[in-house]
Amino acid sequence: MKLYSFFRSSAAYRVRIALNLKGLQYEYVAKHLARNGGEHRLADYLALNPQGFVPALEHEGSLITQSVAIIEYLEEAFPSPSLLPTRAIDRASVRAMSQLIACDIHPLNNLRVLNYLKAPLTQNSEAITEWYKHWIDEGFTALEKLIAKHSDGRHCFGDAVTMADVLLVPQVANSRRYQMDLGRYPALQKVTTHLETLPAFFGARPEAQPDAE
Ligand SMILES: N[C@@H](CCC(=O)N[C@@H](CS)C(=O)NCC(=O)O)C(=O)O
Repeated sequence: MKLYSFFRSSAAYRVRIALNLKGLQYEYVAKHLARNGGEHRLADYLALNPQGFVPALEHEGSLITQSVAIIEYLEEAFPSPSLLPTRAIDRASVRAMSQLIACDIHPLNNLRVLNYLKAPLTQNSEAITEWYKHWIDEGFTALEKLIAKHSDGRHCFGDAVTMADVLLVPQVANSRRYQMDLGRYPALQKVTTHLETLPAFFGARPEAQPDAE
């Protein structure tokens, strides 16, 4: 198994956590998102992954892109330990929390969107920071209520690690880069504090990756 990753990419961070939780070994292939105009935009990588994003996972001769699709694939191919609860209704809640992060927060704040705000849209760094914080705050405010409703105080949903936890921790890491005050989301903060102590999450953190700067 080969993971195309960048240490600071929160989408790749999700997949690293899932691989660790499943106890899967993988080869780490770094794609620096800034160096040489972005190694993810070079022809060799675009030939593999036309969207040119990290992460991408190579397994048994196939390449899977999109972090949530990769995590769902790992869940199906390596069902134990499961990252989804047993009941269909609970699985739907976990997927809803995951998509709140993956679809409604993260895409608004990734590198190419921030770069586009800067040029050609000529927004200054204050406006871009405000944009970034706004979309995280809106998402976290809703997620806080869902976690408070479903959490045991250590996980987003119920009493075991799920896909929602796998997506939460990297998004929190992103928000810290912009010095956001997590005290505004106490249930979310409490869950994160616990999850970050777990070896699968700790080992996946950006600073622990081979390409960390
Ligand atoms: N929806 C994609 C998003 C992937 C994504 O945005 N990756 C970022 C790093 S976190 C990236 O490759 N950005 C390159 C760019 O924006 O140019 C996923 O979940 O895998």
